[in-house]
Amino acid sequence: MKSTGDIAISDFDLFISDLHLCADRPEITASFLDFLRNSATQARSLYILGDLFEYWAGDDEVEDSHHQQVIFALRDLTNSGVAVYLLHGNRDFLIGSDFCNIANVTLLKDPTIIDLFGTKTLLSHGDALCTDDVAYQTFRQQVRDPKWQADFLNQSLATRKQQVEAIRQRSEQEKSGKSETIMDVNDEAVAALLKSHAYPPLLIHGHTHRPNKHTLQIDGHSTTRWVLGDWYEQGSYLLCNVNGCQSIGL
Ligand code: LP5
Ligand code: MN
Repeated sequence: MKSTGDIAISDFDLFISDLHLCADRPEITASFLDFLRNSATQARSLYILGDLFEYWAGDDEVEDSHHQQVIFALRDLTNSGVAVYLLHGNRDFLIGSDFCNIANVTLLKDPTIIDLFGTKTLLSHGDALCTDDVAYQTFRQQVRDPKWQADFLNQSLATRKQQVEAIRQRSEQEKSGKSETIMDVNDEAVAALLKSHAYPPLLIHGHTHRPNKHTLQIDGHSTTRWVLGDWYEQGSYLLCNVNGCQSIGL
């Protein structure tokens, strides 16, 4: 830990999600690299709760020059003493051990419980909570199947990218016909998730691109649900320390 005498200056963790990094949006990548080289260096840990990349078609994407800037900046951050944790999102769930080893980040399963300065905290990307979106959940079940993934990864990168493009188009088309309510988390799914983890007082997730702080009462237990924002227009992060959490824009 970095410290000045008795006063610890790295007693906070940072949470981000839904950056959707890609070569087509260089300004967002530049903003993220700046975040990694400045604000993030003061943290104890950085948690990336999914959709770091616009999409990830397999770990041979580590050869991509845009992605390498991100990978090496993450590695530099961990070398400076900040732990970096990653959850899969619905767009980069094919991130595997090659990426994690090169970037020196630790992959966490979705959902994961952490001890956040004494507060039991549940972390998730959030897409699994959108249970009203039946078409998406069917698609999710298919592409999260290990056999499906092995077959998919067995194809050339060019073929995989073509298939990803087709899915992206189909997804955009279908999303335009879905209501905002369908694409938000389902309250009962949130309650069931919290119950199955013995009602943690804090839940942090992304995916819906609706940054907010919700206060819930589930079976007599209070929980705060923080929803992280995306980085399409402006980057933002959640900073948590022993006193609580606050959302900060870049
Ligand atoms: O990401 P976001 O927020 O824009 O939309 C999601 C859901 N869409 C997706 C698709 C991704 O955005 C883009 C693809 C990522 C590629 C991952 C790489 C590896 C997989 C390769 C697959 C070939 O996740 C969207 C939700 C929305 O969140 C809100 O929750 O609504 O879901 C959809 O729109 C999905 C459609 O409803 C169903 C699509 C059915 C496609 C069926 C074809 C499957 C066969 C694939 C074989 C090639
Ligand atoms: Mn997502």
